[in-house]
Order: sequence, then structure tokens, then C-alpha cells
Amino acid sequence: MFELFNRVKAFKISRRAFIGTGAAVTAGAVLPASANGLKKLSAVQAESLQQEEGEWIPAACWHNCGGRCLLKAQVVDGVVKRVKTDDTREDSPDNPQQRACVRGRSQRQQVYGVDRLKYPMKRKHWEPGGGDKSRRGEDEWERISWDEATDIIASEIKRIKNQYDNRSILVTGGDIGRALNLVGGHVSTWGTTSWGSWRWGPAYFGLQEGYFEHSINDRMDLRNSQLIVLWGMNPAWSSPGSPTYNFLQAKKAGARFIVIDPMYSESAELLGDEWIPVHPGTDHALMLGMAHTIITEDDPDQNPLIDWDFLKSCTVGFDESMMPEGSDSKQNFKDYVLGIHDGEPKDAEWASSISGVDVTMIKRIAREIATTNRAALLTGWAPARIKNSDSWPQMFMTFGAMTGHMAQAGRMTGVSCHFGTGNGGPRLVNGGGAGVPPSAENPVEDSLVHAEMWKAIKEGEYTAGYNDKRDINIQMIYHGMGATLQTRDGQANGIDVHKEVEFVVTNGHFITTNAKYSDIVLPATTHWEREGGFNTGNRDALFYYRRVIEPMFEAKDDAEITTMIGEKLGFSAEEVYGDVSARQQLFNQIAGATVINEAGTDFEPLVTITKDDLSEWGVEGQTQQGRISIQELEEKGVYQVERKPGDNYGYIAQEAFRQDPEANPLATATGKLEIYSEALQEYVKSIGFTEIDPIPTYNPAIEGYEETYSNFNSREKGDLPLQVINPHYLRRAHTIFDNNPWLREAWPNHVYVASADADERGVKDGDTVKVTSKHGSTLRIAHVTERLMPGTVGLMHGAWVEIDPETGIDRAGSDNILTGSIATGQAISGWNSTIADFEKWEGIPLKEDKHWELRTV
Ligand SMILES: Nc1nc2c(c(=O)[nH]1)N[C@H]1C(S)=C(S)[C@@H](COP(=O)(O)OP(=O)(O)OC[C@H]3O[C@@H](n4cnc5c(=O)[nH]c(N)nc54)[C@H](O)[C@@H]3O)O[C@H]1N2
Ligand SMILES: Nc1nc2c(c(=O)[nH]1)N[C@H]1C(S)=C(S)[C@@H](COP(=O)(O)OP(=O)(O)OC[C@H]3O[C@@H](n4cnc5c(=O)[nH]c(N)nc54)[C@H](O)[C@@H]3O)O[C@H]1N2
Ligand code: SF4
Ligand SMILES: [Mo]
Repeated sequence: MFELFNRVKAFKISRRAFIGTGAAVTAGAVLPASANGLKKLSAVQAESLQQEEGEWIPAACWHNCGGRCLLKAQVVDGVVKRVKTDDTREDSPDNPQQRACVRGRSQRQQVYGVDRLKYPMKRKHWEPGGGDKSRRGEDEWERISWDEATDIIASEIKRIKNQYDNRSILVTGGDIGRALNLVGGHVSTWGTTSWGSWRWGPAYFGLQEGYFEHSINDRMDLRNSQLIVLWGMNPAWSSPGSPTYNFLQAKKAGARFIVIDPMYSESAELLGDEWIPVHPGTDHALMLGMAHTIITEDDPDQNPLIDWDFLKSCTVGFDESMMPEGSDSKQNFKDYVLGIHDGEPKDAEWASSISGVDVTMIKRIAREIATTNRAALLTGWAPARIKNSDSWPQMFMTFGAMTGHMAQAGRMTGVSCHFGTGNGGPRLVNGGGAGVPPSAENPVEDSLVHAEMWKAIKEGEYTAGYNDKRDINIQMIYHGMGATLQTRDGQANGIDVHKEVEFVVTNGHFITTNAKYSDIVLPATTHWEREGGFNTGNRDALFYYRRVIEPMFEAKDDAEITTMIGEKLGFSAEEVYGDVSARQQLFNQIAGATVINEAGTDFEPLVTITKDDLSEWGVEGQTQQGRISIQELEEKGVYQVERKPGDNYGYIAQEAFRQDPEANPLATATGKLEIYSEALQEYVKSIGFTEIDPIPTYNPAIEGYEETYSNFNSREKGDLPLQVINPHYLRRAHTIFDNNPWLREAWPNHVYVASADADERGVKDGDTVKVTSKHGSTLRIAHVTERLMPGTVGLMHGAWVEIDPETGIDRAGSDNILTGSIATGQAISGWNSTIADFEKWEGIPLKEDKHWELRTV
């Protein structure tokens, strides 16, 4: 191990030397400023890449980053010298290369980070039972052995289990549950995380569970759309890789793009023909105003704006004549929009007064969508990560249904986010299972919801359902994976909790926020240091990765850590994990990989396996015929299904349902898309927080736009007059890469503030500001911009909290230090509904975080 460390160190020095020479070559070669000169340069570079000895190994880029790309690492003498991306195919619009973003290309700086956790560490003042718990987060660290670390963990598990019970042990992620389930289990967590109100609710009114793949058509079909609305989505940042390129093909094919977003995003810049700024969390009101326009202007003969045929055959609840049996006919959507019973028409004027969008603009886009033959209404999850947005997905789908933009070529309405951005449909190529037996069942049923979790632990009571509060007494927290203390609502409560419980453990790569507030931290391997596996992303491609380097220092795989702790608790490795070796697990995944057949009707094995392969790998298995050899997979690291327009792999969401709704009903009580849904209403009620109507009525968000006023009717501004959103930006994949030196340089972590708001507060670009919400304060350097709607603050998601012990103020721009533990409806984590204000910071100005020390231990 020491030998490897020296090699990495030597490499770092020689890399610096290399960059020096590289820069000189670049300057010289560019001087002629001719195309020829540049060509010569790339030829020189290509040659130097080839001359290098060593092997290019497919390397994982494993993050929850919304994209997925091919990464290859050049390994010389056990050390990664370079990374490159997809050059396995010619790049073309139909079959783009799966090219890595800036984060993937900086991956080496993560794996070889000087701040990697090298050894198991113990908090200096830890004692059984916790010792001085208030020192968590500030205490020093001491190196300990794996044996000591696992001894301490096992004995604390036993102590806490005996002194309290298993309901006092919280696991926030990872697979440590495999060991804990054998000794009586642990409390779990759940939440709507990414999806907001798209997570569970949509299944109740007719969409499959809020996941990505099923509500929109595939990327080839996007080129048939004449109008594409990007409603609260910014693929250029949050779905890097091919999605933005695919949208560009749709644009080249003639589509007009409208972007509805409080921020003039990079996607708006690249694709948008029009940008419509909207106050965060008021999208529902805006869409009601649009619905009002087309309901009042629709004339089936002279000016047809509503697709009555689709509404009648495929939906229930739109008007009095379409109500499901047994319902109150007055509770129909159209009457609500017109204000028949409540006396409040949801017209464009009403919508404008909430959303901030001009009345004429609301009417115009409503008409434009309704009169375009083939439109795509696409939304990300950000507008659904809003407290009280439980009816928003139903509203979005209702508008799509009214305009008939569903289930036909070039016509679609739904979620376009993460891996499924602009590319709906089932995956075309899949990895197989590893063959590890399932974990023993967890006997503890309690599960805490993210949105209230930290407050619930603090107060000793959590919500288990409608009228169902239960007591809870957490004394141990095991962070097996994830960045829970950083990424869940109400971080200030979370920090308090971490200073109160008796024992906290984290497996991780760095002194992340979870680790910082722990007693014991255990160094985990990264995917580059493991046997291998598959990563999935968009539906066309499957990525294979294998071991690039040996484990750094004393890092161990999470599975091994769980096994060691299981053994200290008295169980054999087999009892914890089964006896399938890591090599066999990898082989099983390869052998079980499948790809769509040419007819697009079924799946067939992806990888050919010969007798020689079996003996070379030393695994059990059978020979099979597939499309590619194991050697090709190991070399290329990607299999991408070849696409062309009109091929057999296209996907039109809900097509069969629209063609024959009787023969292909949706999974609702009525078999239809339910604009009136008692099932949705009941579901939301059953969770135990706020309730909703069966039709998509507008509920102002808690900490939403309306609350920026002390009196919304008379428009008196309140103490917290601004709204904070947390865009997912390219510096990080959530919290990951926040410590990456290259990315710190490439992407400063400034808070985005609108020029008008900055002027009002005497703040200039580059000033340090203090942003304060109801729940906490954070310092950041201000990026003053015209690209943000006045009234909105863009605090980018995922920075690692850094509480100043003197002031109690966060210095790092942590998004969740501004959010509270507030659960609504289906327990939405409504981060994008947070109200705040900012002011110029009169203390010592912040340094850019590229100058900050890394947390090395
Ligand atoms: N305020 C606010 N909060 C948010 C959001 C927001 O927009 N605003 N977005 C939310 C969303 S959409 C999401 S998905 C969540 C993400 O929340 P998390 O999943 O908690 O975030 P990540 O940063 O991806 O955390 C992954 C962590 O696991 C570690 N890790 C990675 N691989 C391994 C491994 O193999 N072993 C071990 N032991 N550790 C590993 C990484 O180093 C990192 O610390 O955040 C949510 N939180
Ligand atoms: N670079 C990067 N990419 C990522 C991630 C990451 O951390 N970093 N995380 C990945 C994960 S797990 C997820 S869940 C996805 C999240 O993907 P999204 O939910 O699409 O991501 P966001 O970047 O939060 O928001 C997208 C756009 O919505 C806008 N927006 C915010 N609030 C509102 C609103 O109330 N109304 C409207 N109309 N627009 C609004 C934002 O300004 C932004 O331009 O991103 C994935 N991709
Ligand atoms: S988009 Fe994701 S998978 Fe692709 S290079 Fe970036 S971080 Fe890696
Ligand atoms: Mo997410």
C-alpha cells in the first residue's frame, strides 16, 4: 500500500511537469492561428496518447448525476495517468457518443484526493455512550485499526439494543442493514427526494409510479414535435451527456422551444425561443390560468382548442358530464377553473397575480399550445419539490389531456428528467443480477420520512400515517451510504440530533458532513477500486466498468465492512451476504445482461460466453450466444443499441391506451386518467400531513411566493421577501465533488441573486452576502445576474455545511441549512419552497472556496 502511495505521489509531481510542457506546446502550436496549426496540435496529442504504455480500462462514473457516460482510465504501473471518454463509435445525431461531463473528467481528483479517508478514524473524545457529544463536528480524529473500529461498532450496537431496543438504531443508507437485521433490525427512512409530488401520487390518478420512463415518448419521436415546452427543467446542467444534444436535434428538425423557469438557464440559452420567468412554486396557478383561457375561448367549430374526443374517451372529471359514478358532479375541474361555485375564476389575471407572468403571455402560450398540432409538454421534478404541490402532477397531465398532447407521435405530456430526459420508454439494454441472496427481513417497521425526520427525532415523535403519531428514541445513527445529514430537510435540526444521540458511524470516502458529525468513520472504496459492474443511464446504453486500481490505503468495500461487523456480532460471512464471490457476482451480471431483439419484441442475451471464458474467469455458469464477446465488453465498456428513425425501438407513451382505452385501461378505479381522483385524495390523506381535493385545485406552498408577503391581498412585503431555489449545477452531483479542486476552480460556488434585488440591498457582484431563512443563515459570495427572476435566489444544491463556531452561521452555502423540517401532503421534501432575504455581510469577506483547505485527516 505504501508503495502505491509513493507511486501516486510521484505521478502527481510528474503530472505537474506534464501540464507545464503541455501548456508550452499549446501556446506554440496555436500561434500560427490556422486550422492547419490546430490540426497539427491534435495529431501531436493523439500520438502522445498512443505512445503511452499501459491499458485503457472502462472506469465507473457512478454518481446520481442525471447523466451517464463512458469513462476510461489509462492505467500505467497501477496508477491512473489520464481519463478519456467515449471514442468507441463515430458520433452522429442518431447514435451519439456518450461523452463525459466536466465532473467525470475530474474523477481522478476524487479517487486520488489528498483528503480521501485513508484509515478508520475515531473521534478523540469518544467514549462508550458518546462521551462529550457536543464536540461532534469539531473534535479531532485519531487513527484506529479495522479491528478496533469494528469492535467498537459491534459493542455499541449490542449496548444500545440492550439498553433501549432496535427501534433506537437508525440506518440512513447502504447495506449495513444486512448485519443489523440479524440482530433485530433498525429504523429506516423514506421520502419523495428527487421526484417531489411526482414520486407516489401519479400512480393513483393513472400514471405509473412517478418514475422516469413511462410518461413521455422516446428521443427519436421528439423530432416530430413542432413545439417543445421545457417546464422547470435545465438538461444542460442536470442531465448532461446526450439529452441536450438530442433536444438540439429536435430543434434542428424545426421545433420551437418555450422555457418556463425562474432562471434563464443554459438550456434556455441554447434551446429556448422564448423564456417565461415564473415565481417558484406557482406553476400550478399559471397552468390554471392557461386552462381558463382555452376553456373560455374554445369553440369546437370556429376555434377548437380543447380535444373533447380525448377527454371523453380517456379521462374522467373534466366537466359535469364526465364525472365518475357516485361523485359530486359540482366537483368537476371546469367549474373550478371558471369559479362557478367558489366565485373565483382562475383566469389569466388571477394566474398572473400569483405567477408573475404577464396576462397576455399566459393567454398567448395557452393558445399556442392548444393550436399546435404536435406539442411536447415536458417537466422536470424541480417544480414538484414544493411543499403543497401534491396536485401539481395531476394539473400538468390535465392540461396535456385538454390539449390532446398525449400518446401520439410528436405529442406527449409528462416528466422528462434525470436518466429519462427527453428519452422515454423502457430500457433497451440491461445488466443482470449479481445473485446475492436477499437480506434477512428487517423486523422493525418504523420508517422516518425525510421531510420531518430530524425534527421528529429531536422531539421524540414521528408521523406514521393519518392520525397516527408514534414515539421514537433514536440513540444510534449508521450512515452506510448517502449524504443524509447534508441532503435532507432541516439540517440545523439534523446537526442538533447528531450532537445528542449516543453513537454515530459513517462509511465514506471523505470527511463529508455525515462523517464530520460522527464518532467513527470507515474508509470505503470507490467504484474504481472494486471488482466491477454495470451502470445505467439513458435507455439506449449500458455501461460496464471494472477494477481500475487497487483499494487506496486501508479502504474496504461496503460489503466487506458489513461482513466484518456482522462477524463481530456473531454471524458468519455467509449468513450476512451469502457465499457468492465478488468475481462470480460480476460474472452473473454479465451473463444475465440482455438486449432488445431486432424486432423490438423481446430480449436476448447481450454477451457471448464460451467454455474458455468460464475457465479463465474461474466461475460457475453456462455458455451462451450473445451479441458481443466478454472481451469486447471489457475493452469497450459500453454497449449502445444502434438507433435510426422509424426503427423497432421507438416508444409512444400510453399509445395503446389512447387507441383503445377500453381494451387497455389504466390502473385506476375508472380505468381512465383521473382528473377527478378520490384515490389520489385518499392516498395523500393517508400519509398524515396536509390534504388535497380530488381535482387539481391550487394550494399555495408553505414558504412559497404568497408567504413572501405579510399580507398577500394588500401586497405588503414580509420580512422574508425572496424565494430560494436549489438548482442542481455542474460543479457537483449533489454533494459529491464539492471538495474536488479542479471543479472548485471551474465552478465557483456563488449564490445567484437578481440584479434588482442586489441593487435594492446595495450588494455588488463579488460581495459576500448573508442569506437568512426561517431556519438558518449561510454566507456566500454573490453572483449578481440578470438571468434570475427578481425575487428569486439561486443557492446551488449540495455544498458541505461549515458552521462557524463563533457565529453559528454556515460559511459554505449549504442549501439545507436554509430549509426546515416541514412535511406536507405525501411528505414532499419541498426544498424549492423556502423563503429568505439577503444582506451584505459586514464581517470578514469570504474567500472563494478554491482557496479553502480540504478536510484532510
Ligand atoms: N435543499 C435541497 N436538498 C436536496 C435537493 C435539493 O434540490 N435541495 N435534492 C435532493 C435530491 S434530488 C437528491 S437525489 C438527494 C441526494 O442525496 P444523497 O444521495 O444523500 O446525495 P449524494 O451526494 O449523492 O450522496 C452520496 C454519498 O455517498 C457517498 N458514496 C458514494 N458511493 C459510495 C459507496 O460506494 N460507498 C459509500 N460508503 N459511500 C459512497 C458519496 O461520497 C456521498 O457522500 O438530495 C436531495 N436534497
Ligand atoms: N449537475 C447535476 N445534475 C444533476 C444532479 C446534480 O446534483 N448535479 N442531480 C440529479 C438528480 S438526483 C435529480 S433528482 C435531477 C433534478 O433535476 P431537476 O429537478 O430538473 O433539477 P433542478 O436543477 O433542481 O431544476 C431544473 C430547473 O427548474 C427550475 N426551477 C426550480 N424551481 C422551479 C419552480 O418552482 N418552477 C419552475 N417552473 N422551475 C423551477 C430551476 O431554475 C432549474 O433551471 O438532477 C439530476 N442531475
Ligand atoms: S454526466 Fe454523470 S456519468 Fe456522465 S461524466 Fe458527468 S458525472 Fe459522470
Ligand atoms: Mo434526485
